[in-house]
Amino acid sequence: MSGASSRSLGKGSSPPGPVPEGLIRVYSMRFCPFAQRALMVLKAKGIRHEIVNINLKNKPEWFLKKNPTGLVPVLEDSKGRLISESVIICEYLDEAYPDKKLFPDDPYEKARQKMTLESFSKALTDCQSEFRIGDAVSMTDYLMWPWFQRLEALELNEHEIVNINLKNKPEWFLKKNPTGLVPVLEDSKGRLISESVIICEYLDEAYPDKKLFPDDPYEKARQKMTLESFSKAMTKYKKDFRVGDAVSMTDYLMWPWFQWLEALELKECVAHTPKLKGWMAAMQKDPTVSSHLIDAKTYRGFVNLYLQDSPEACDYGL
Ligand SMILES: N[C@@H](CCC(=O)N[C@@H](CS)C(=O)NCC(=O)O)C(=O)O
Repeated sequence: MSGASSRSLGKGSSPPGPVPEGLIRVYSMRFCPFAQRALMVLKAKGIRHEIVNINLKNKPEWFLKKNPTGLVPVLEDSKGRLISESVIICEYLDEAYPDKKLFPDDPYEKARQKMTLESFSKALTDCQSEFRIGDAVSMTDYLMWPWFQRLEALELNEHEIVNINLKNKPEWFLKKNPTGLVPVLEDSKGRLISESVIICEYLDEAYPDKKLFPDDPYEKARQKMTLESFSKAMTKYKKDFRVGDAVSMTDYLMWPWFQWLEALELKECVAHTPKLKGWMAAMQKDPTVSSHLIDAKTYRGFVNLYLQDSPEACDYGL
């Protein structure tokens, strides 16, 4: 019943017994990024724990008594005390098990990390409310997921791709874009456009057959506001990378979403953001992070079933 790779418990299952003394239990789901936060913090701090996976597409009745919102992760201790919400769980663990602190001791430094986290979370929430799963995929979806693979997402038929070695840029490329950044669009008239958001908006207007931005100007503005807050959060976070330094709480709290890029083999999305790329490489070397990596095939299999509301989704690959 317990263990990171145990099958999930669903409707009709018996509730697990009390948590043994000296142990802490996490109600989780193998592919949940929020639960992964808690699991990484438990592992990084060396806290003894057990894992009970919950079938989120067929939730056990008893789980809703532990957390009426029905969300994982939930933490339970041997006194039957329950804590939900991943950030609250992680902060609690850092305070209750102070041996290896992940948040800095300095109150200002801690507040600063939490501000970064707050803007990251806000961007995530904005993205989620914008997602078009089950609906037509919109421009904002393509612009944000994956962030930098935007052009391919547009599936333009008549285009060719010239890959640039960003570590050894050709001189002629710097004439096309003096900032040296990709992507750059060039048409048969030799006209050049840089900046991915500008490129995508241009393509949507210049090839209006299959519009990706909505026609309604307000709806379009709203999608662009979401995009703006997402971009801001990403830029702000760049200043906070822990490369070369100890991995901190904020790194763990953000990592699960970046791991998706890994899992979906979209690593090249960060090819032109050296700091982000460096951070991802440093994170992967961290023993806690490397023990939580999900392989791409399994992850994709899960996503497919989850989007079909399949009760088998949470146990994919077991
Ligand atoms: N704000 C919550 C979000 C947790 C969350 O959204 N968990 C998802 C799985 S990744 C869940 O339990 N979904 C079940 C449902 O929506 O019914 C946290 O940080 O813990």
